[in-house]
Amino acid sequence: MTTKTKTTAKTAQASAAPGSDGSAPMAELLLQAARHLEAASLWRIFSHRKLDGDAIGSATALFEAGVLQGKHVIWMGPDPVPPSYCFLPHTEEYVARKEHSFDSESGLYVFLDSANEDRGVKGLHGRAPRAFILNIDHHEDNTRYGTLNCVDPSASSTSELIWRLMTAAGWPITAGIAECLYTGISADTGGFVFSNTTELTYRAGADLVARGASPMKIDTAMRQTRSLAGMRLWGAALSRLTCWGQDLQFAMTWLSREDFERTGALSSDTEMLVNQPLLIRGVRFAVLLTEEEGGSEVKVSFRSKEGTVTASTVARSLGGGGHPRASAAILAQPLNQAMETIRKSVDDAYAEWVSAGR
Ligand SMILES: [Mn+2]
Repeated sequence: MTTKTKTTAKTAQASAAPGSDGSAPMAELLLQAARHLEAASLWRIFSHRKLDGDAIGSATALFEAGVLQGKHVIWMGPDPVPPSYCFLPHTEEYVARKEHSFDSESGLYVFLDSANEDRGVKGLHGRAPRAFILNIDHHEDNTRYGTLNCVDPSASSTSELIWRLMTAAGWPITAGIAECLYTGISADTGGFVFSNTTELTYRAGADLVARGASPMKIDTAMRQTRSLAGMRLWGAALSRLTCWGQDLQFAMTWLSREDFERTGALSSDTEMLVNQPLLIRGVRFAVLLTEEEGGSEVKVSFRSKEGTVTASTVARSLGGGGHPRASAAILAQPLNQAMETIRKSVDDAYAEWVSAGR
């Protein structure tokens, strides 16, 4: 598409706020992104490791939009799509591969929901100077690695940004796309209730329901359908929850490789598990440690509520990152040692938070 439509923030979607990197307003950036997509015949979409609902929802929606526009679309990432999301269209076209190299001098590469390139497929660092990287994300700590960066931390989810992009560009939102985007938004907002949920999130949700997304069908598929193995895995983790600190506001639990082997659960069965300790009265900060395959690394997930140190503060102190209230880090330590490290990091960060006057 060659039209040089100058669409201002006012004529596009509700977001008139300047781009978080101080560039053009987000609505204009999203429109630019749409123009680049329209101009390319091949879309390569990348998702981050340990795909979550938002990564899958945004990618499948974009996949369908590409097919509708007659594009050749490929979608890949390092890990498989978890079974709870296989009800979405186009998940069968996803290709799981650990490595991928730039196969074109000047092609279009779309990264969704990925704060940095390392979150995605390896091998994309030697990119040709003319390769065009479109980076669409809502992580505050996004490194702006793209040629065009549509990074808006005020957005609930990457799926919400894709909805804004499609709406601003006037692309048709089919029932299939609506289902994908609703799923992504619902996944990142805990069903439209987390603190990242805004009025615009609900407007997106309402629009997507009007276009055919079924909240009940989606919630049943993604949140209310668990495997017996996955349930037993949750049981193991919940049975060993420990709380500590001022008013027992910190909660921690863990899963070893042995837990996965014994129960037969998948690594994707841990999704949303870390939110459960926050149901305990008084708990404001939750930690889940998961021993990675091979046993040399531990993935640590953090969640926080108001009134305590934020999850991202602790994650960053350990070399990780994420959103203020939902973040993660990887520790190259055995499980037992990692638990001690985490406890100390949480205590230190909390002490600092208290002494800083909160
Ligand atoms: Mn997300």
